[in-house]
Amino acid sequence: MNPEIALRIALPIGTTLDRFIQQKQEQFPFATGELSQLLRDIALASKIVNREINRAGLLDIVGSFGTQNVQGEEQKKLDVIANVRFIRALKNGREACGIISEEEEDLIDTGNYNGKYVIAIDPLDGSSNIDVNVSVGTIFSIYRRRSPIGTEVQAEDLLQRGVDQVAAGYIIYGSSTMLVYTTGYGVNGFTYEPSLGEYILSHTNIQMPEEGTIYSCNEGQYHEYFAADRAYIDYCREQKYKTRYIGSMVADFHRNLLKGGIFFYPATQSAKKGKLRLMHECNAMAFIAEQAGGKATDGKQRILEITPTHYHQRTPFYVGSKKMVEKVEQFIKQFAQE
Ligand code: P6P
Repeated sequence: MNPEIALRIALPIGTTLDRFIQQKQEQFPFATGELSQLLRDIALASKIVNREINRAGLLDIVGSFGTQNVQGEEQKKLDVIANVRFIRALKNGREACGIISEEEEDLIDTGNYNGKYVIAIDPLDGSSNIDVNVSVGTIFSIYRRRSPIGTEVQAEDLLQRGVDQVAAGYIIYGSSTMLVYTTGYGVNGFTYEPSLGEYILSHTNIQMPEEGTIYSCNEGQYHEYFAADRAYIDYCREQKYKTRYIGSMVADFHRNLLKGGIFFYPATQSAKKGKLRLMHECNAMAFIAEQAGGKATDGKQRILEITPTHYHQRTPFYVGSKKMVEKVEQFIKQFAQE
């Protein structure tokens, strides 16, 4: 037999996401499988969205849907499609009693009153990049419901601090598609193998480098930034750091998670609360960053300790290598005292 073929037959395909979830669940004697099923439901929806993203140019599903979301932002066709796919998968999966989506103004009651969990999701982050074939992503947070099982979901089930997440993750639809998630016991990454329709474990126990030389922000807003943020950017330039800004937070975050770096979207003169959403984007990325040894702040406090007051609230956001985030916090503190 041809040695190369023999080698291919011999090589194991590796640990699938399903098997990994099952193995991890067995470590929790009281786990009854609902969280595992929820993660599987999200993974299934991401496979469908991945297929549609990869064929977008052929299916006339690029471009605008002609509507705006609750933030008044133009919705792309794929924003709407991804939103439908994830909500449908979560409703049919029956583990989630409620969902808040960046694309929906109000809380979605799935009717699964016996569901133990609720989800906050950004179905397609960075979708303005789709039409130009740049990486985009899905971001999700999972919380345990607070209201009694068997009853209708309540707002209090969703308005929880990031420290109360039981799991969080993202899917990056990039040069390859990856699912990265944590349940509070480290961060693991799975690369999608389309020929098998499986996510395969490819990045075990990811650790974000404590230091980095990449900074990621929209420098076009430099003159809109407050003094501390401008001073930090000046510092990065003096240190001859590399500037990398993709315009899809998931992609910028993923690069920094693996290589080290900082991503920040601060408050500006015209948007004093920042742009990014606490519940749909920042809490999940903050949980993952901390689990990988990184840090996430709004400039004054830990992102995960912010008490949300409404579903779509925005926050200034600094996330990445621990020492880089601490450095920008020093600038913010220094300028606050002046
Ligand atoms: P700007 C995408 O719309 C997003 O929410 C993040 O993924 C991204 O980092 C940011 O906004 C880009 O915003 O204002 O630089 O285009």
